[in-house]
Amino acid sequence: CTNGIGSAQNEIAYKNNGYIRNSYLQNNDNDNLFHLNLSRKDLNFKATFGDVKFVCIGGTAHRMKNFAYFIMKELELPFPNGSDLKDLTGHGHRYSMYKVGCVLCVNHGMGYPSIMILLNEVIKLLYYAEVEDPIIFRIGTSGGSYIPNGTVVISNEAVNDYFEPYCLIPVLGKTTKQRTMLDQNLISELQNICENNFDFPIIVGKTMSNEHFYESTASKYGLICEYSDEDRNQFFGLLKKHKVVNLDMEAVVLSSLTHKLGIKSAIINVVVNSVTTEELIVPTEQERKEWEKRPQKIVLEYIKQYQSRN
Ligand code: R2B
Repeated sequence: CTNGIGSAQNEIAYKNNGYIRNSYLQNNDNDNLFHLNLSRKDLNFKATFGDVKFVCIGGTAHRMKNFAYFIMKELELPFPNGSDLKDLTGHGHRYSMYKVGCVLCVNHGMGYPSIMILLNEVIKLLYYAEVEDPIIFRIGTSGGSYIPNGTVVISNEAVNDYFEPYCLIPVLGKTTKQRTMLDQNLISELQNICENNFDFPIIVGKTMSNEHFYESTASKYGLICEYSDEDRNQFFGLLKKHKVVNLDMEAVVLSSLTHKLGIKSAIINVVVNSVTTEELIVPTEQERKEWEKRPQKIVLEYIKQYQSRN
């Protein structure tokens, strides 16, 4: 964002802190993270969040709260005072956020706008807390393209609805294209961890992010379906041709934003419904619960290994 004040000032802000591109944020002691319901006026961000190293994000508040408990138990962190983990967004009700040790767990909702707002505010939070070199993991669910349900995909590339490695963002009435890019070293580290620790299927591959859950994925179950089976098959052919293995609604946003800001991030999704099978296969609740834990187990193992090295 240049905010009409010229790129030189923004360049200064960028040099002072590797992951902020807005000089207005410097010395902004009153900033209010509206959707997280956190204000710098009321909270000392450095004291509260200064020790964060990992930010783990996923779609639902319920899943991220369970993940926070899981991390707390597995890392043998003390149970918080009182009987429950505290949602740090209080009465915000847009997102829910939990902090367990150096891990911040937040839900991002569904789709581009929701994760974009969340990332803007969480990354500003990290900046105000003076966190250096954070790592952001998306641990989510996705559709599958010619791979079985339950498979975990570590994304090595994120493409948009047009098979391009860009996030299209409207800025001042024009479409801007932000390149998506993921940290290949982090992907290799995750792959190594997976090889030695888990017996469920895990692959590394290309993720497509869709803006529309139904029509963008050739679904037969949306409110509107104006394409033929032949059109659908053509689209599935394109998925195959472009080597897309899974489809979500957020990877493009996370990978482009973190690439632009120089923050490490990884996307680990489990496939819960195949997009390319003729009939929709709905998993049982038990299957879904077990599958949703898979990306969480990988991230837990990464955090454990990171902590044993540091
Ligand atoms: C996966 O699941 C959600 C849609 O059902 C969306 O957030 C995604 O990426």
